[in-house]
Amino acid sequence: MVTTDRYNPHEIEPKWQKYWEQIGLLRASEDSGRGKKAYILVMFPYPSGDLHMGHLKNYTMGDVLARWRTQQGYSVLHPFGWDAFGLPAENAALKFGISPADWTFGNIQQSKESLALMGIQYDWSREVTTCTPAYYKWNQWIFLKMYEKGLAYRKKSYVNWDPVEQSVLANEQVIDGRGWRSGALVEKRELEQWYLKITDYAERLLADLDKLPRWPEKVKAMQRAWIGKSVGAEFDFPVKGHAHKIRVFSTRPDTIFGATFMVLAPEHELVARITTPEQKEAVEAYVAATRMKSEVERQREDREKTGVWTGAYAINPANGKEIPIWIADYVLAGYGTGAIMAVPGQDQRDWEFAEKFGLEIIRTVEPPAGWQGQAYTEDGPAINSGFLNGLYVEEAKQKIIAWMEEKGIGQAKVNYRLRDWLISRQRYWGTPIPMIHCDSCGIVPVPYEDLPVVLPTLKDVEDIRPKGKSPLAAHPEFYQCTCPKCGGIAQRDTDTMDTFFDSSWYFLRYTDAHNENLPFDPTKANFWMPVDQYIGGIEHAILHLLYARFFTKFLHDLGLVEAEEPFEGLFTQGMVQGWTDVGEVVLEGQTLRFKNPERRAKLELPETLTLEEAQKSGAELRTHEDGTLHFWKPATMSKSLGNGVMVGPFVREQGADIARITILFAAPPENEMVWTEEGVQGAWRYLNRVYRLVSENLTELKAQSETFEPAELEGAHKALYQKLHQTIKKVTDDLEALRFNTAIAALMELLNALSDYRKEQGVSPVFRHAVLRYVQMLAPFAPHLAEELWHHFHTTSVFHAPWPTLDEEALKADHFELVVQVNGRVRGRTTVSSNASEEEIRRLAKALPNVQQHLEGKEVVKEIYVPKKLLNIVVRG
Ligand code: ANZ
Ligand code: ZN
Repeated sequence: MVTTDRYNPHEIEPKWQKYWEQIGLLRASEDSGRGKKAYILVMFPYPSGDLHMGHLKNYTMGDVLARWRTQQGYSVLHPFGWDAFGLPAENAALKFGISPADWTFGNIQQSKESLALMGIQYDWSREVTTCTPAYYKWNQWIFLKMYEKGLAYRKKSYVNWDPVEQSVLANEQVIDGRGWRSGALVEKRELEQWYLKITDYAERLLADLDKLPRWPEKVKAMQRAWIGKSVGAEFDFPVKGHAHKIRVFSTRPDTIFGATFMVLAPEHELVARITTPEQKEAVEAYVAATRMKSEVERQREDREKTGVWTGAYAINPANGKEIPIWIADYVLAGYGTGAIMAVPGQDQRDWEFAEKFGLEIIRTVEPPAGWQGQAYTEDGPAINSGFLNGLYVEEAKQKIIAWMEEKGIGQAKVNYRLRDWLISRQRYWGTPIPMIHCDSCGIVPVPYEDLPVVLPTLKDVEDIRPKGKSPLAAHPEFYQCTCPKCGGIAQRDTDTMDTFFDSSWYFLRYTDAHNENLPFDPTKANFWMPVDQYIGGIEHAILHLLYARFFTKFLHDLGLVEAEEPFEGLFTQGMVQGWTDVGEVVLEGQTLRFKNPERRAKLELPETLTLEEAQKSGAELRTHEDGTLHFWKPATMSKSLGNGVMVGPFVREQGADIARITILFAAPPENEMVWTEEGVQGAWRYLNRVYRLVSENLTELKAQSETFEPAELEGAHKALYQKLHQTIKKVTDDLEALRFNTAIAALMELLNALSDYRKEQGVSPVFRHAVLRYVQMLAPFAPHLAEELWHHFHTTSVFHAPWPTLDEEALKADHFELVVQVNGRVRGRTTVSSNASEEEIRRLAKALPNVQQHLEGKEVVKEIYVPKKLLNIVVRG
């Protein structure tokens, strides 16, 4: 016997991988003439070298969908590429003394091998690597277009400075006051930098979220909050004894009669001008202290309020009252106008400030009787508010805004929390910003025909070490140039672009990856766009997805693509966890103490744990060979924890299809999953059973005809046919909704039905029919095995055979009415499918409320089941 009696992935898998490559299985083409298209996209990664199963989860999901859509006859685009610029390459270069380019391309090679081993099929002819001039030339082109449209501009301001990365960060890259990658406390520095005017798109970015029903609500909510639209008014308070006016933004202009003081951001330009000599010293000290604080820290609600009086007064335009002007760090320079009217009666921050500094509090909205709280922020009738008295908030707002407009004091105003996107980075490994600084002409864009501005290869690793300014600034051979306008000596901009620029449009480049005249051909982009299913991590909910939406809208406005939203469907997958050794523990009574504090802290465990707490948390204590006790728990697979199951070794030992089933079956894909040996064993057993179902019946199956009349099937034959079509429906619906785990569960059930049928009925036409449909449904999940089994019967790929069609008739399973008795008396009736097992029928019967009542507190002695008619439950007590 050759290999037919044993499932051996190692013989099967390489063979079919080569075959798919030969037939160009996922080579995308616009004119395959089938009308329907599916663009399946996984977020492209940093090329990080060897991949572990955590990396592979979303690629596997994408592969399942791409293969399935191929079976359904779609033109499929399933591309891959590399987010290849950025700090990881630079850091590795510094650490290992190897150039970022070599490191990057070495990793790409390694990663590709892992992907190939897993049988993941991409159209590699469209591979995109962002660090190549062929790609970043178009970054520069897009940047120049934005400059032309006034969307790329330079501004001097205080920026987030990451002292570890030695570079600035965008606001989105500062999380809780720390650099998103380095974790270092972010400082403020005044620098002149390039910004992209994403704020011009704020309203569209917000409004169009409503057009994305296939995005997780959670992600949309995060984007809405980030854009942070506020509707209110902007209006002026004159400064007493000065010509200056202080403009404020308020969402509650109706509360103006309760404005008892004003607060300026310490950075506000009027501070120096209105501060009185007596207050000068205190004000300056406070301004200097504020500079050290991050915005996040300044906005923390639980912080004790601080501030200093400027010595100046403003006039409240509503009632002519003189009110003191303070500075405080809870007012931010970059939001609204950087100044507020403080209304302690209605705003809690202002309340706390007023209490601390003994400032007046006037309520302008009447709180309900018995109100015990401080600031009252809810709706109610206006009080102490002159001509607004008695009006509720919305009406009062409209009236006061009309009044302000009439008096020329101010007007209605919408504000967004979103800021412009700072894109200059003082690092080497990125796209050079295509701008030239000329002493006579100022800033001059690089002419389109001179693109790309090529990033020079720096030979000496020391050359790329961050020094607080761009490494390129030390290379005259890069920056010295002639001014395209006047021909004089000029300098290139030496900063590089934030790498989020690269990932903001790569999905468009895939539609036409080799275009040398444009970023992509609109006709091709319009064929594929929008992406039908995007799969990636939730960590990109704000940054990447917002920027990609912004770029798509911009490129749409340029007339390059019809779609205004890049991703029609978005799926954020859960992490893959591996069992992780947290290190040795000692047991002191009932308390566990960790001996490796670093690892403990990294896994966010407390210093000590009781045994009970450890058990509850799902951890395990394992005795190691040397007799020591170790604490194990599941944790997200990562290089640094060393808990990743590596793709190469695993696949070489066990097989790709086993890995794929393990990943897909363990949990709903949006949840975290723990990679376990039991999961692997289960996947192996399952695939082995499928293999045997075909191989053990192969001769008979081949000899069997597949002709039968579904309507004429009876009994077990009919039941199998029905089960098959129920499964086709379930698997199809589940794939549509990315419920891979339940789809596989349904296939496992059908496998049981097939085995049972085979034992009782042997091989028949309906059996052959069901087995072949089974192989087709297995194909997206375990493609190698499915292709192998399919080829026993066919000479072309299983992926080119049309997905099984559903016989709706078969779903109309017969039903019967079940009568349920308790001790011979009828206590309920229910409709049951003829396919239901006896066990299921008993469960359904006992779940009927009235039956339940009669069973309560009693002991079931006997159950008598009359098939398709009646269940009598005999009880005692
Ligand atoms: C008076 C007032 C009364 C306010 C009241 C609120 C409630 P959102 O919704 O976040 O846009 N504000 C304005 N500019 C600010 C800045 N630069 N830094 C800190 N706070 C600022 O909030 C807008 C409200 O936040 C504005 O409306 C202003 O306080 C404050 F019962 O004005 B309000
Ligand atoms: Zn010039």
